[in-house]
Amino acid sequence: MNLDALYPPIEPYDSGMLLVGDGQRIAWEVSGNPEGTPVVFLHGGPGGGTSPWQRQFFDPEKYRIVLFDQRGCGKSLPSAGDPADDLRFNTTAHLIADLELLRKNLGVEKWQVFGGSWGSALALAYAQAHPGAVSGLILRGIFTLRRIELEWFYEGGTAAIFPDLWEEFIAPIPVLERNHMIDAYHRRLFDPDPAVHVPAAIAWTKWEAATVTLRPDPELIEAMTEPAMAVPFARIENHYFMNRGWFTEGQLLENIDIIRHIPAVIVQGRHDACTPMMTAWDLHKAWPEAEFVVVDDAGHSASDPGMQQALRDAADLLAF
Ligand code: STX
Repeated sequence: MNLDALYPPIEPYDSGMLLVGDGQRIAWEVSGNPEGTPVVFLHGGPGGGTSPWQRQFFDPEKYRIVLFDQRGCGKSLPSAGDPADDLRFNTTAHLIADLELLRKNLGVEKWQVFGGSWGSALALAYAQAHPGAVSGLILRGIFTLRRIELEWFYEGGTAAIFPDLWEEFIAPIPVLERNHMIDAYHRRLFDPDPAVHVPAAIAWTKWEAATVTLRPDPELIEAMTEPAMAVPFARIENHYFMNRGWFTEGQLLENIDIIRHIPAVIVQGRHDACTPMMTAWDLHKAWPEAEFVVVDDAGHSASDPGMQQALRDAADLLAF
């Protein structure tokens, strides 16, 4: 991955595991300037976890940069890859509560929220629940989990662009179950037998890893389809999508009035095949006060050419 457009790599100056209840421990870290503007990075998936390079969107002189792994993924424990875990303590409401606990434990009064893809949905949900805790929003690859968005990715839209990869995605599912892929995968991902859930998790995750970048990224596909990554990722994602994020249809777009006053930048890749621009456009129409940036040489991924620079510029714009 070429990260030329981003700030140089940095190391965290503090990190730990936050006990949030329900037996869950959340891995967190802070880098940049301890006196800087606080910003929290919300990763995608859900279930994607954070990576060190995600610190590099932010000017380390200006920002106090918080990364954390949402429940069950990355370095947070227990891992949702454990077949004994039914994920009953892993919902959007739990993640919002974890964000509040983390904010208070770090002594932060207000922070900026930077989220892409699922991270954009969580950022909107968190800001709408706790508008007083949010000083700014940077949202990329807008995803609000409406029926049309989930159907686009799992029931035909993306398949029209990647028919070769779609064939691989549907291969593990018998023909009679292919009318609802999220359900069909749910049965297999939550089967306790690794001979069933591991190949299902790999196929589920490969579909996403292979379709999110503007150009194929073999390194991303390889890293994401390692069973230690793919099993928690696929199980968490599928669990959230089975439940539509516990949102009512259109909830995140309907509640824009609650956050309309917050400075915000919406950044969308023109060629995003995972969360196509229709949703970013709907958000722009609902929230014209937010800066709207369309990146022509980008798909879904934050690492795409053009996207790195656009996100860095957005963070520079909101830094003070
Ligand atoms: N999932 C959208 C999402 O949040 C349907 C997402 N897309 N790709 C990612 O996350 C990774 C970069 C974690 C693979």
